[in-house]
Amino acid sequence: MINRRTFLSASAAGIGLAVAAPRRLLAEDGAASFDLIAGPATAPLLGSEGPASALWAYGGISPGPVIRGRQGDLIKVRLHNNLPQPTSTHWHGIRIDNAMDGVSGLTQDAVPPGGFFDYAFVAPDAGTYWYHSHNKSWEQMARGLYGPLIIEERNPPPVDREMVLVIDDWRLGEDGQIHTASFGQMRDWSHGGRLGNWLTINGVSTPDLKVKRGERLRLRLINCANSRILNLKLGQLAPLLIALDGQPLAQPEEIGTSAVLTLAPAQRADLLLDVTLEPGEEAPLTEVSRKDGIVVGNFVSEGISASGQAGRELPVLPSNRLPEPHLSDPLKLDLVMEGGAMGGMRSAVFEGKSLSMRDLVARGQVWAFNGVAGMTENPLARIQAGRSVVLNIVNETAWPHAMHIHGHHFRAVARNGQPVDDGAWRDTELIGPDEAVTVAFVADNPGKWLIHCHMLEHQAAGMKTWFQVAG
Ligand SMILES: [Cu+2]
Repeated sequence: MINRRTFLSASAAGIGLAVAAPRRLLAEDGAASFDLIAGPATAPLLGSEGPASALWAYGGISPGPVIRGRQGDLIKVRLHNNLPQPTSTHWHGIRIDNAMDGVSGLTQDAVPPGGFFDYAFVAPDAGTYWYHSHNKSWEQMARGLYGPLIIEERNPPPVDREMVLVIDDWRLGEDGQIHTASFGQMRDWSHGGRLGNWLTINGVSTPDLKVKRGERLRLRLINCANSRILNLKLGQLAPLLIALDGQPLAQPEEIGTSAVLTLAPAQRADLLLDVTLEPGEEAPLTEVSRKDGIVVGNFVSEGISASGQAGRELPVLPSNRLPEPHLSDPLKLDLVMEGGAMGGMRSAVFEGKSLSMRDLVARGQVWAFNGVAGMTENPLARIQAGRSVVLNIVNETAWPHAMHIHGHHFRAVARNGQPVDDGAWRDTELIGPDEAVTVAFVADNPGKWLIHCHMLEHQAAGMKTWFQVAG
């Protein structure tokens, strides 16, 4: 639970800083290359008057620098590991060469402390993506190892500005430090995951988001929390939803004043906001999972933009032209999620042996896919490249799960047995308790690809498997 008392006492201490955009690294055509250093850092999560929090971060800041390129660019990143643990970096949602996917133990060895790894990939799709640790991610991401990856369209839609809003919920102790004693706590792992008590946008609690009347903004929202599902209300701002998980919607959707935008862990949303706030007016961005709600940030109007784009004709985001799955004769796969608290799972196979729940708990494994906890030597499926896949994901647990498929975007084609027309392309799908979602995609990218719950404690406690696409 967000700790209201801590939240309020810190607000009363006078924070409410203007949010700083993350530092920016700009790719240029050709061979732009970046050095990305993962290492210890400090950040004023509690504001300038509180004690600085010790984090692990990319480039000394969390969120890490925006890595920005244009669609079709080659992006090269040398990851340097200055952490006390091995690490690797995953480029979430980007359909890249498997060898660059950054999954330690599957696509590469983790980079040891003092080591480095060269990532190089072409970004085929424009959109809002992100990068994060993919080794012991339940700890490394909770300590701050993530950042935005923004791929611009070749002809970006005209807006006055964009804001990248990276949202995280930290679990801090009374001393303002990352609560390390609760890492690995089985109660979190078997329930809803590690939920924090300190909500930030770009590392700042309840920041002022400065805007001007008449501006048209593109907001890029990224949920970097370990396990928290964000239910966001934008109220009178009433922006347009134009993309999910990096992929443009076929039709922009209005987010009405009472509508809730749900972002599960790892999900992103692009919004188009025409600012109508008069100078001096404010409008909150609120998290409404709890009855009283929590203000995440405040849009504050500080003037009028004479040349702003607000109210002009709406731009259309060009489609990334993902391959459309053929549903007439697909490879059909089932993935049944089991386990967790109140799930009734009695046993599961772990490392080749059938274990009782008690023995599974002793090994930190409390969730399973198709009766198997954790990674297996053999994949869920071996698939010929180019084959259409229909994956029926059934949630037989008492908890929601944010299912992420690496290397591919997919569309929901059915929900609880009811056909879905024209489902949005996603890389991460939120599936509620007792829900079943059938997704379809073309397995067109050779290599070994992970499927896992992006509630990172669920992933670590068994909810992961993989499939192989043969080239
Ligand atoms: Cu989960």
